[in-house]
Amino acid sequence: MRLFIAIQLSESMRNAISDVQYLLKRQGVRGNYTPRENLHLTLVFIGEYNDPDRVHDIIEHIPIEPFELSLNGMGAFGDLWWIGLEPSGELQGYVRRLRHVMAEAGIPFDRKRFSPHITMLRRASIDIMKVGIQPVGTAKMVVDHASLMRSERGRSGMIYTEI
Ligand code: 2AM
Repeated sequence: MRLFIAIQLSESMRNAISDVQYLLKRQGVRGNYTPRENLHLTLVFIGEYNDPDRVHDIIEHIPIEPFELSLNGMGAFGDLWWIGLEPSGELQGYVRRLRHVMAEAGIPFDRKRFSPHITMLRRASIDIMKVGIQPVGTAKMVVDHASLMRSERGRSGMIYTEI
């Protein structure tokens, strides 16, 4: 199964991101908008791995001192558009600990540098510079746990399920 570890977003964050998506749609930006229920912040991408219990054990054994996350601006990696987050030492520290223990346990994962972002649109029809940066606001949430997610291709897009 295809797995990743993510933070599930609060309703107020989902609302704020849906508002930005609405503004973009109204300005004629087409593409594959992330449905509200799929919005998340990936911490570690594992990919194909068939022992979710081992990953669960690791998540449960790394304590999180609850910390705050705030939305902060938007940007793009090519035609993938994202909402950014206020830099957080606590978030970076947690992901570092998580990855360290996963590596020690020999669980495979994508080692690319962690660059926190929430994907809101894929395959955008135009260059981001043409519409400019939309107001994103500063919706906040307190993070007190991470979720192990399974990703499957559904008939009308990806289905992410917390397992
Ligand atoms: P993305 O939104 O920037 O594509 C499920 O695919 C989640 O894992 C997405 O949030 C995706 O990030 C993230 N992810 C990170 N590394 C990935 C990789 N190598 N392949 C697919 N998804 C990856």
